[in-house]
Amino acid sequence: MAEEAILGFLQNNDEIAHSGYFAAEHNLDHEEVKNVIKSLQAFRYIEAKVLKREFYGLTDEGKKYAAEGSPEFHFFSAVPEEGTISMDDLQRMLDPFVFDVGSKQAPKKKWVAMGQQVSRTVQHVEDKVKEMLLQIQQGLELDQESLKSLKYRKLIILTEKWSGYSEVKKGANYAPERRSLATDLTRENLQNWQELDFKEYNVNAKGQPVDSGHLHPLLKVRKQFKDIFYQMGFEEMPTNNFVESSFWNFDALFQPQQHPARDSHDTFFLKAPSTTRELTEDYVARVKQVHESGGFGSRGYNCEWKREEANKNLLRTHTTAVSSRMLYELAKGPFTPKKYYSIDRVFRNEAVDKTHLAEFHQIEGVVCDRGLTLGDLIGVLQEFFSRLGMSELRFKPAYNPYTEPSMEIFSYHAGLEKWVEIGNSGMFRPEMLRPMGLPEDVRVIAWGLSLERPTMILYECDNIRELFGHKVDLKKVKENPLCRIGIESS
Ligand code: FB9
Repeated sequence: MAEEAILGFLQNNDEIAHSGYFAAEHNLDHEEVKNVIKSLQAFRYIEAKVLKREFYGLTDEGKKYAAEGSPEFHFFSAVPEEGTISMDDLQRMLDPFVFDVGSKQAPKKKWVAMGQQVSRTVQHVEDKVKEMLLQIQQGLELDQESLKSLKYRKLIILTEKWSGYSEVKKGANYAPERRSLATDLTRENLQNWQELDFKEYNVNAKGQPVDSGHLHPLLKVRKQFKDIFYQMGFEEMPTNNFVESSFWNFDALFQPQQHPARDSHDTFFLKAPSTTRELTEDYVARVKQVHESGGFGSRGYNCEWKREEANKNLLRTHTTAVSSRMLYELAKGPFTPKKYYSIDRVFRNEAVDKTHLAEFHQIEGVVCDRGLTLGDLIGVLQEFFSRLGMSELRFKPAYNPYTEPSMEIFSYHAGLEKWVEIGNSGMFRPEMLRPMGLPEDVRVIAWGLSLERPTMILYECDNIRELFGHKVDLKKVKENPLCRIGIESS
């Protein structure tokens, strides 16, 4: 119907100026006309330009201004041409609503000079607002700027979005009626393929989307961190135990038993099994010793160290608990330099907010070798973070119970245009390393950060629940592009 009408009309006319009027003139449904135009366009029977129109209506306030004029115009009119008038007089003269809006809009339009006394700064003004509102009422089109200001003052509201086509003309393949195009080379049309018109191959057509598995953004970013660690010669630490004893999570790290992080406000302690059964007695004795009275140049915490405290099972608060186990294993044999990393879940009984859940993935790097210095730590941090595209680092002295010196790490994030805290680091204390049995000249540098923070920044999500937990929108996971760290996310 619409197709014959359009192709037929163009046989004797250069163009269809407006698909809406054409549909009306030919009693055709405009939606059908639009679909036919879209399809004829695809086969280049015709060409056409998309036409979009927005129709607005006046709000009650808008209707008031259109009928009576804008408040700023009334405010201006109330100010004498010469001389001044006091605000109080104006307030008395004008309707409260007119005074309230007029006293804001008139000076904004630089029509009047405000103060205790008000005077005109121009002799004559146009009530453009009123005029524009009247034009809207007449269905006339306004420029985007004007529409924006009227919408901003809530004087108009969008009533209808209209789209159609204009300048509909003959296309390269125009014909008064559509020729059915052969779409396949079948045995039948092999007989007379010379007479047939074959539909062009649309080599740009998107193939059937292949539904496949999708890596969660966190795992995509985790892979990139793992690649960087492997490139730097690190080996992964086994982190397959969320449940840990207070001994490895705190005591082995020389974290005092009175430390606030060790109470249930910060840490999830287990009800069952509530205590660990497997600690190496001789090592525990050395840890007790260093906590109570120091050694290795330290004076310790000079307070009683309780075994039962160390026995308490908990959900590990950091993967540094795994580092302590690995360093203890390393101390058993003849010392060999090592580079370890871990990326896995840690649990903290903290106040949850947009960027914090009770669990997150900690990324940790540990380098053990003789004579390592703070310079080596800064060096390895620069190497590590430069591979993440963060080359400009700043270090701020910090405190951790298990490292001295300790540093918070900051990087300037161009996208966020600010310095971002990207992690923490330090040199493990001798009170941690020596009781393990590591030689005196062995130094261990380490650093840590989270996996969620970089992933949230790269995937521009400001609420961690978009990334983690039951509120994750799987569609987004499926559509998420692979954001390469170090390269601005596309
Ligand atoms: O991840 C963090 N920030 C970060 C990291 C990367 C990043 O990349 C962007 C693409 C550009 C952006 C931001 N932080 C560590 C810093 C902050 O977010 C901080 O507020 C939150 N921290 C977590 C702990 O919150 C209680 C992040 C988490 C963290 C902090 C410290 C360690 C690990 C994780 C550590 C350690 C450590 C120190 C010494 C020795 C061994 C381990």
